[in-house]
Amino acid sequence: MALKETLRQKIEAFRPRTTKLVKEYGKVKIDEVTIEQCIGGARDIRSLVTDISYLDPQEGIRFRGKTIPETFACLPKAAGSDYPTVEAFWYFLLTGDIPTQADMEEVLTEWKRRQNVPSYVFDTIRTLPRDSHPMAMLSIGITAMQRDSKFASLYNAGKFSKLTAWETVYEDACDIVARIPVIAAFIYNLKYREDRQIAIDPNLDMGANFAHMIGQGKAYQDVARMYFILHSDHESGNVSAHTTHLVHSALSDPYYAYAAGLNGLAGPLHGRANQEVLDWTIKFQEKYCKDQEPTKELITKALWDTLNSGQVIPGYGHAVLRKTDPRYTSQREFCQKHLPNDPLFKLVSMIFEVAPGVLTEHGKTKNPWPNVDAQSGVIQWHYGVKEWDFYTVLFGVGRALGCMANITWDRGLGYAIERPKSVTTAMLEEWAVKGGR
Ligand code: HAX
Repeated sequence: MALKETLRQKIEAFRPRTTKLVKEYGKVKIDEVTIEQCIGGARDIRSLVTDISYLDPQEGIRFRGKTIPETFACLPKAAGSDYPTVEAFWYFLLTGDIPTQADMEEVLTEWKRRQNVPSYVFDTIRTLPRDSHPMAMLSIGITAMQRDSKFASLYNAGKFSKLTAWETVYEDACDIVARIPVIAAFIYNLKYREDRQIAIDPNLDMGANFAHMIGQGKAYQDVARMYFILHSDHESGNVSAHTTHLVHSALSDPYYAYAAGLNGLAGPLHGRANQEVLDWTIKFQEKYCKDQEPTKELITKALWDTLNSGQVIPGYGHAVLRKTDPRYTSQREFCQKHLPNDPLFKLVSMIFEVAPGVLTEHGKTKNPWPNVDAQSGVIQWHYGVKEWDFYTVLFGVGRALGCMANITWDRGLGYAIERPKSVTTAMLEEWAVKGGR
């Protein structure tokens, strides 16, 4: 396949850069660590490398050097759509090159070949209680598929080689990204549509096929494409990407690694925030807006009630970003174009006008602006995907693209098992008194 060959050339051409940095400049300092960072979640410590995306605190994410609007503009589009196919984006994430139409179609054909999920995966998910969280179902589905790992087979056969192991990571990665939307659609239909499953349409690209498989019409196809691309990657330090990288660094195969990443994504401070946002917004509507239109005063009161009860405002704040998340802006522009009069969109827009001021006055968060999760649920709700505990699964389908591209490169460049050093509290106390180590 041309993509794999292109990737081989890129990885082989890239390797000397990494080798040279370690051999000739390995002792050059690029950061120092404070006690605050050590206790406070390693915030901002420069200790991970990725060339797939970079997050600037002011500007937001760039995929392979391109902003979100630039990314959407440069990639081949789905037929009759303003949005690129997820397949084109995958090629771009992996290689950094803008695919031609033919490159994109090759990925499309390749994913079709790979997308049949073994029946034992569905059987495994079916044995779970129906009220299990869909993220637990997705994670278990991915773990179940581990049986098929080509990387694990290679390792078990004693054929692991540092130079070529990335090839089987790539194979597993492609299988995972091709199959995960099919598993997600299966879970959706199992949980919310009385198990009325819809077969894959072999003529549709990934986004359009996902829309089809959850019983959605044409309008939702772009929602799926946009959603999966926007949620794909946010450099390496976030919980889902970092966990995937960490677990794979032990040479656990991509199935184990991504199931672990999904388990991290399921946390309310990370991917589950999109579910929390909808929950918060609908409860607000039910409590305050039965007989009246929402007002800024009512929203201000509800935000303060949440903060005063010790909870966070979901969808606001970020560990790295210090401005409105461009992924929020991109989805907001979609709403302005396609659902400007949706009452929930109007309400979320009003929250956007009020929440940064409230959070600033509250005075704790370093970033009072909305993140990706503040806007995403509204779009799903508008198109009838109202089961908000499913929203993190949608995030997980998109995030697979970034995580799988990253670990393919991790293996290609032979990154080491991750193993930071721990210290004790007594050591920190001693160094605190001395003013340093
Ligand atoms: N509401 C209330 N308080 C908030 C807040 C919010 N939205 N965001 C941050 N804070 C608080 C923190 O809880 C922290 O309080 P303590 O000192 O009492 O612990 C303080 O402000 C400083 O936090 P920070 O340095 O600004 O932010 P962190 O890097 O610690 O945390 C989070 C970043 C995203 C986890 C945080 O902003 C948050 O909890 N936001 C709400 C949940 C959310 O939207 N998560 C999704 C983030 C994007 C993402 O990963 N999506 O998957």
